Amino acid sequence: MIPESVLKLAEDIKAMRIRGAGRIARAVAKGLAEAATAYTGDSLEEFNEYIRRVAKLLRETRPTAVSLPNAISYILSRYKRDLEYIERVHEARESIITHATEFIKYSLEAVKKIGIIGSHMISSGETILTHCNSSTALEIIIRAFKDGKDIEVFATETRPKCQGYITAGILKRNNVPTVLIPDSAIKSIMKKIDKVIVGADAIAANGAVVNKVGTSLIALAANEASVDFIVAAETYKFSPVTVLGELVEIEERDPREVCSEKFFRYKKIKIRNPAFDITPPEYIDIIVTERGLIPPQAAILVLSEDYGWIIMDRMIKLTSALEE
Ligand code: RI2
Repeated sequence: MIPESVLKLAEDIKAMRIRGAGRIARAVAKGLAEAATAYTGDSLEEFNEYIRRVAKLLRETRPTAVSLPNAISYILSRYKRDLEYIERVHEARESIITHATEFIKYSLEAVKKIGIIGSHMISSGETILTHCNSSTALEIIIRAFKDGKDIEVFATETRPKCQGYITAGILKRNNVPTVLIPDSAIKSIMKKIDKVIVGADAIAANGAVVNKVGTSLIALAANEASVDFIVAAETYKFSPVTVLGELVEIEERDPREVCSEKFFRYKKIKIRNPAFDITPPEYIDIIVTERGLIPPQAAILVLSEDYGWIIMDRMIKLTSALEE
């Protein structure tokens, strides 16, 4: 039986009570560790089957942020390696908990490092624009401010769920001068902006960035106004399956997030609510990762370094399927 706390965690991710690509990744790592801890049986086979079910439940909560499946594969691929010498359930449990804890630590440190690296790119007197609520982008901005840089930040509302309000609140709590603007004001505000800094939910092999809907329009406006467009992302947000041509699924959310149910029911108006969009690499100046600055065109290098084995495995499976 999957523990209540893990079922609740999955529900919280679905309902976006736990949200943000990095936070989701750490939450699923925590979920796997909790599930392993709660297992009381003594069959290794049964434990593996149970962990597979938990991983599936967590993987299916939200489709776009690749940090989620990447966190699961980080833990399970290492667990699989450990299985060569694991004989008892308590060792299996220990392995999952160790690798989940390791991932969470890596993730938190990565965000800190991105803050340090990215803050060097901001100069005193600059005006920054950010979209949605990215803890990674905020780490850069707040770090630069705490380093004594005199900056001002414009935060978009980010309709329909308005996560920009969270961003504005966090900036305010950190005393960063902040202005909240409606998404539709982007074009006219852009002339005041020196740098755009956003987060990412997924980065494809060609360097395209999947982030909260509206990001690509901001990139377009930034490009037209020759404003730097910077993406802040940990390397576990790079999507290995895109190397083989798979597309990142864009989450389509409930229309009731866009307008009241009464309106779309009675007026019989069709409403779409895509939660993310894709910014092409040509509009991105640089991606700040925990390993340093990466031009979007070099995304494939990060992927082959980290996920070479997954990519090879998939390629082999694909080739043998074609040969059958
Ligand atoms: P960090 C969020 O997705 C936003 O799109 C944000 O830009 C991205 O995750 C990255 O967030 P959602 O979960 O990992 O709000 O930088 O849909 O916090």
